[in-house]
Amino acid sequence: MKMSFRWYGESDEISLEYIRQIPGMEGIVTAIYDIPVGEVWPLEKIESLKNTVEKAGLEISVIESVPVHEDIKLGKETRDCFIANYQETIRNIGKANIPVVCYNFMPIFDWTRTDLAHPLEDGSTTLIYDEKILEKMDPLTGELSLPGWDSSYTKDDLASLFADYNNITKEDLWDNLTYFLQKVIPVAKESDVKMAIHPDDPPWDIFGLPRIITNQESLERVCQIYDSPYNGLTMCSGSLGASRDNDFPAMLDHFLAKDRVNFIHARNVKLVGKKSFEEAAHLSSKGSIDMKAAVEAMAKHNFKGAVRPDHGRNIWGEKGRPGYGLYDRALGATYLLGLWEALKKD
Ligand code: CS2
Ligand code: MN
Repeated sequence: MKMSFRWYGESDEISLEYIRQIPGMEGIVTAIYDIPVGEVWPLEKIESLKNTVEKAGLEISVIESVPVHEDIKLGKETRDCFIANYQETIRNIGKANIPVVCYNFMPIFDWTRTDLAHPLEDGSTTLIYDEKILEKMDPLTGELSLPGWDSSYTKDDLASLFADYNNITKEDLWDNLTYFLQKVIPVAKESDVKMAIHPDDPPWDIFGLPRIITNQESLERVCQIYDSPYNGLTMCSGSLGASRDNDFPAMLDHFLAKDRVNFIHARNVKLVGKKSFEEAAHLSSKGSIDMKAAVEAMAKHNFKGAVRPDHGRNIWGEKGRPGYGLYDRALGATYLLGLWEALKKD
C-alpha cells in the first residue's frame, strides 16, 4: 500500500511539510479547486500542482476528485460537451503521469452529515449522521451547507436541479453512468489513468434523490459496464460501512481479487440504530468496522495502490476543516501502517 493524505491545495491550513513528517507518508491526494465543474483542467495547472507536491518530497498518488457535471448525471443533451471536457482533463492528467482519478456519481450532494462537530465524551468532536434529524432537513429552505458540497449553487439553482431529478429514476441514473463510462474509460485506458468511482455517502437515497452506488451488487454492476481495470473502484470503508447490509472487509477482499480496486479510503464508523452513525477513530475497537480484517485483505492481495485515512475527528483542540484536521488522520495513517507491517512481516 502507498500511504497517502488528502491535501486541499495552497489554501489548506495543513502544509505539505507537516504531511511529510507523518511517518510512512508517501502520497498526496488532491485536486484543482478553482476550475468550475465541467471545464477542462489545463495541463500547465496540473503540472504546477504536481511540481509543488514533488518539491515537498511527496508525489500525487490520486486526483480526488474530477467532479462530474450534473448534466451528465441527468443525461441532458448538453452532456456531450461536458464529457468531451472530462476526456480532455483525463488526457492531461495522463500527460502529467498521475495514475488514478477518483470521482462520484451522487446527484447534487456529496457526503452528507447532520452535525459536523458532535462532542464525544473524551472532549474531541466528530461528524455524525442522525436519521431523524436528516428527515427534518430541507436543503431548499434551510441554511444547510456542508464542506463536501458545491457551494456555488444558489437556492434557485438547487430548486431547478431538484426539479430535474424529479424525472430521474435509478435506472435512468444507471443509463447515464453507462453512457459516461463508455465514453470516458477508453480515454482513461489510452492515457493510462485508472478511474475509481467513490460509493455514495451515506449509501442510501437522501432528500428524495436517487443514489445507486451503495452495495456489492451495484459495485459489481459498475465493473460490468466496462470490463477493464481502468474502470475501477474507490473502496471507502466509512461510506459502504455505514450500511448494516455491507460487510466492508469481505467486499474489499472480493474486489481486490478481481483487480478492480484502484484506491482505498479507510475510516471507521460506529453504527447507531438503523440508519444513523458516528464517525469514529480508526481502531477496530472504536467503531463497527473490522479495520484489521480490511488491512488483512490488502495484505493478502498485496495491494500496491494508494490508501488514505478518510475523515478524522478534531482532537487536541484542533479546529480544522471538519473531517480533515491533521492529528486524527495522522494517527489513523500510523495505525493502518502498523497493521500493515504486522501482517506483511511473515
Ligand atoms: C470524500 C468524498 O470527504 C469525503 O468523504 O470521501 O468527498 C469524496 O472525495 C468524493 O465523494 C469523491 O468524489
Ligand atoms: Mn471516502
